Order: sequence, then C-alpha cells, then structure tokens
Amino acid sequence: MRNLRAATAALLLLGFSTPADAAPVFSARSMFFDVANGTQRVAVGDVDGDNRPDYVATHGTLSFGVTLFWGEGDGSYGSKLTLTAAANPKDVVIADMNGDGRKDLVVSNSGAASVSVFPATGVRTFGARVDYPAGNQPASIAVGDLDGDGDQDVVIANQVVTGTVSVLLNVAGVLAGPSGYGTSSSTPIQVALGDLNADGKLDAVTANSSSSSISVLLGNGNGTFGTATTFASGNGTYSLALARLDGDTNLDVAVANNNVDSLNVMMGNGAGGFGR
Ligand SMILES: [Ca+2]
Ligand SMILES: [Ca+2]
Ligand SMILES: [Ca+2]
Ligand SMILES: [Ca+2]
Repeated sequence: MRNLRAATAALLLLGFSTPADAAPVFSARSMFFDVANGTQRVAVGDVDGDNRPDYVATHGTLSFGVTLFWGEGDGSYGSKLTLTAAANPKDVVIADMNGDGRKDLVVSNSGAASVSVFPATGVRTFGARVDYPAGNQPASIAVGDLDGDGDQDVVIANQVVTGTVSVLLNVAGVLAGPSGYGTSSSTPIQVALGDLNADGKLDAVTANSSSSSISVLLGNGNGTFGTATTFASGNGTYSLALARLDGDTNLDVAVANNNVDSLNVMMGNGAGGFGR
C-alpha cells in the first residue's frame, strides 16, 4: 500500500492523474461520410433549423455538386441531399442571403468564374441555383454586411497571378456586381472579413499563397474597399483566421504557411496594420 501511495504521489508530481481522476479529453470516435470525387471544402451549421448542426461539402472532379448531410445531433447524419453545382465548386458558406430566415448556401465555382446561391425554399428543400459572375478562379468566400443595409454581401478571393477580390453586393436578395479590387499580390487563396480599425466597417484580409503575404483592404462602409496594403507572412501562406489573440481589442491574424510547415501569428495594430 505504501509503495502504491508513493507511486501515485510520484505520478501526480509528474503531472499524471490516477485512473480514478482520469477523464477523457476527446472521445476516440470518428466517422467517414462518403461524398464524391474531388471533395473540396466543408462548412458546418444548422441549415434546416432543427438546432442540430449539418455538414455541407463541395465536390467536383467528375460530377460537380454540393452535398448536405443532415446532422442527427450526435455527430452522425440521417440522410443527405446532393445539389448540382457549376464547374469545380470550391468554397461554401451557409448564410441567409434573402432574409427569409432560412439558411441558404453560397458556393464559389473555380472552373466557372462564378458564385452560386442555392436558396432554401423550405425544410431541406432548395430552389433553382442562381449563378452570378465572379473573378477568375474564385477560391474562397466570406459573407458579411459590407454596406450596412442589414443584408449579407459576398467577398471572393480569386486565386490568380494578379490576385483580386470580387465584391457582390446584396440588393433585395439578388447579388450585384462583381466589383474587383487588386490585392497587390499573387494567388490570394483565402479571404476573411473583420473590422480591423474599429470604425464599424468590415475590412477584408487575404492569404496570398505565391506572394507569401497577407493583404489588407480597408472597407469604406458602402461596399467599396480602399487600396490594398500587404504584409509579409510565411512562405506559401495558405490560409488565415482572424481573432483577438493578445488581450487588446485589436483583431489579430493567425496564418498557415504551406511551404515552411509553420503558423505565423501577426498582431494587429488597430489601424489595419500587422506586425510579423
Ligand atoms: Ca440541422
Ligand atoms: Ca434564405
Ligand atoms: Ca449589405
Ligand atoms: Ca474597418
């Protein structure tokens, strides 16, 4: 018994817990859902309004589609629904685009230079897909109210050498545009929206793969953006996430660098600038 106590104390000192204290951090359970050839991106959200998260995946090598897996609330799904997409669907965002309280899907079509809206018409039903022109090779979508009129507008990163973002403004549920803005960089592969300079207007940040940088485009609050400013990040910047990371009120950014296997955390200065 004494030896057992001593051993337990030693384990506790080493930071181990006894079996009686042990609690699982993650349950070791995983599931695979069959999608289709060339599965691209996944979004998670409650699309059908039953308070259970659903999964939406884009796919597009042989057949171009978007598949919804209706979540059961325990991680699994009960049934699924595949909608036909335009060429090479890439990113997908869940958002109510026409203000009817039902969640719609917005999909960027890398092979069709377009963005599609799939409007929900009821519980697990969708109306005809509506396609809108975007830039070339639209890779990533972010949705937010750019012009302060209460509806969701769309910003797209176009993954081309002379990298641009496209803006499509929501006019009574119909997307207008696109308006193009340069990123002063090459192959922006992801875009995120956030208010970097605390003026109440959404700003756009892109992750630029070939330029190994991020670009900041400050929003004017009316759906237009100012000239891009770039900040060096790591080699092969592939994705980013905006969050408040260091305790002040400025938005910061975490960047994933594909070529150097690293993350870069860059602190915002509250004026749209980032340190490295
Ligand atoms: Ca659901
Ligand atoms: Ca809707
Ligand atoms: Ca708007
Ligand atoms: Ca702003």
